Amino acid sequence: MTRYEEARKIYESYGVDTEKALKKLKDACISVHCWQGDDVIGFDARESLSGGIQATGNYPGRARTPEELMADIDLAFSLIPGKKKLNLHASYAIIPEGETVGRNALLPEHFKPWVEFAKKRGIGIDFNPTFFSHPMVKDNLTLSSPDDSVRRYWIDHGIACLKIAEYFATETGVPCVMNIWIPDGYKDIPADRLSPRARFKASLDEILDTPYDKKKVYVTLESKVFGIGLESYTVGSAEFCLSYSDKRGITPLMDNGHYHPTELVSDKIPSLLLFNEKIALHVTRSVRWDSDHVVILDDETKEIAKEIVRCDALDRVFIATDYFDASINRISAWVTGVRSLEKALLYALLQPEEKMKKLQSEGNFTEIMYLSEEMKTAPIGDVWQEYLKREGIAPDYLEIIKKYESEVLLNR
Ligand code: RNT
Ligand code: ZN
Repeated sequence: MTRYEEARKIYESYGVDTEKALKKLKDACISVHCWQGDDVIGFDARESLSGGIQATGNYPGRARTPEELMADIDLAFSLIPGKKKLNLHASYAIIPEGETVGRNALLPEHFKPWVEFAKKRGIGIDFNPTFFSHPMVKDNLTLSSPDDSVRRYWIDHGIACLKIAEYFATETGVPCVMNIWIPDGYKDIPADRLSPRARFKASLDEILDTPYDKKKVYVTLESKVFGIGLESYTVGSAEFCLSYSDKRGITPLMDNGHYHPTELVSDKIPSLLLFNEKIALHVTRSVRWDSDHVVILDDETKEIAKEIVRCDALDRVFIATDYFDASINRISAWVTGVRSLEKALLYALLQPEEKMKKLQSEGNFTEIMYLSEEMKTAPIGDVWQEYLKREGIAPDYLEIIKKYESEVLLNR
């Protein structure tokens, strides 16, 4: 008997079908963020990262051009099993040499190489307007700015991005999730909390009043609690974003680095699923603050995965990664993070879910604890290896990445 066959028997004894789990895992799609490859710099403005987020570290080999980033993405994707989408930011526009194009004037043609890239690989593209790292961000404000010209610029950016998102969907044949996140906020206690939010609301309305095909583009809105240098007030707070998404019929997005440390996104998932056809996630790892460390197979990642699976919502949750580590090999960071999230999904799919739900309805928490602790040492590793084998993916990615590092990255 192979290790997988033995594992399959062990899971069977708990009433878990590993074949069913593997099938579901294969169909689960993860939208992989492009910005792990270049520390969130992008190609249009090439400004240093602003907006209260930070990529720390100076590991060699950062992708500096679209070609380098595409090559790195290719390597990362070849080492990640399962269905993937590419998640792009507007700042990754590819603008011809000698031209400058404002973010308010971006066009689908500035993303043509990305579409070609995606089409060749048979994947869809998700998209994000980039409301940071740009000279038109004034005093850390964009869509909520009291300056009409600043607000106008960023509204036009949002509208331009809707068209680009639609173009991605049309070209790839896969709907595009377009996520809006603004960094707007204040370092110190504001004198007026209402007006910036009222302006943000009006700006969003103007962007979303632009007709777009709702079957092709899912607009999501991401909330946040604070940013670096923006500690006292965030315009797009949780309450603002949830209420706005609900009123406007768009999709709420939760980033698990964007809440107070004892608040858990896993617990919020079922609540939002009761009131939304679709929800969206940015899966990250915050260490003491919204540090965007690489996702690992930790308790909260498993708990997030469990909630998606238990709510039978793999097709209702847009799952995306969002982290940026510049202190280690960036490709390894990509692969480790996305694989960890997939392992968490597999872990969730291998739980004796029906049995545990029944135990809960009977008030039998003794057995729930017993079972969930037993499952922690069940042979998930053997099922994971079987998955990699079936997907034709190398189990040990480190050697491949090390070789690429010495041959390619260190020559940059
Ligand atoms: C910032 C948000 C946002 C960004 C990306 C680059 O706190 O999480 O999603 O990380 O858009
Ligand atoms: Zn995020």
